[in-house]
Amino acid sequence: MVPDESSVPHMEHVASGKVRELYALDHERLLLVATDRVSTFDVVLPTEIPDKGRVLTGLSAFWFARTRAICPNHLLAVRPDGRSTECRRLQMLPIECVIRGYLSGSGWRDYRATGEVCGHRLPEGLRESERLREPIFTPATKTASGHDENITRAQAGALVGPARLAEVERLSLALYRFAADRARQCGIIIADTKFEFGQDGDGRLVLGDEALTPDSSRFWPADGYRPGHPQPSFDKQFVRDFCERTGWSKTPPGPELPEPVVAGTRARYVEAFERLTGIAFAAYLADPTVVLR
Ligand code: Q0Z
Repeated sequence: MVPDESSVPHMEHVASGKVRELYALDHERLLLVATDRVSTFDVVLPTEIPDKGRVLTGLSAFWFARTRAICPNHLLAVRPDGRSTECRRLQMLPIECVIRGYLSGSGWRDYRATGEVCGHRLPEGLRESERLREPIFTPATKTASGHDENITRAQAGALVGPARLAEVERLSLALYRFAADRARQCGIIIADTKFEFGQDGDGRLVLGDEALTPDSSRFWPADGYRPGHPQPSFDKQFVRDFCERTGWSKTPPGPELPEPVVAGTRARYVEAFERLTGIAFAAYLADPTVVLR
């Protein structure tokens, strides 16, 4: 039986990300939906990874539940589908709060070029993927092209105000340290991660978006970690290796993924979920609220 179109509940679409969708539930609440889409080299592939959206939603909800004492967050509820969450609608700050515990990606590129990352002067002679003595706060802005651009603390201060900046820096470092310590005990290095904060109606700072997922962070397997080289991605390495083997130009459209690559990648996402949460993924599928307890 197909419902009449007029009887299908209407939801206002607010935004599309590469792999997520955002809808308005009402004036105060949003529905954030993590799809099974996967992107690599900045391109969304035509093949989905089954349950990827559920793994990311479950992980994010797990971290939100466990970091409440560090910082309030926007999570209101995880839906029974395991891939959508109801969130408090916030006024988002116009900066991305990146924390780097290791030197990789744009941090490594900036360090090689200037010896600095976002105004942090680092010791000479660091190698690619090397652990930093202390994690650093390296804010970024979203550019029109959709790519993030690293900015200095002074530039970030001009965007959100120096007091707000000091507050999000302190909270981001505390959140990263909490999660990276736990992840390391589970054999996963969180090399870096990005937080997005907003403020609620009373002007209070609230952690929003997704938190400490492999899509908002670099997850590396701790076994075999070897500075001096790029590290394999905990979750997407099979996808990247396959894309490299095909000789794809890394411009759209991306290649279809063969079944063994899909299955291997799904298994890595599920493995990250189970290692970090200590919860069987099957238990999450049966009742997604298990990550909140
Ligand atoms: C997040 C995004 C997308 C997912 C806006 N709690 C919030 N309040 C207000 N705005 C946001 C949030 Cl999370 C918000 N984004 C990024 C886009 C799917 C997340 F299409 N944009």
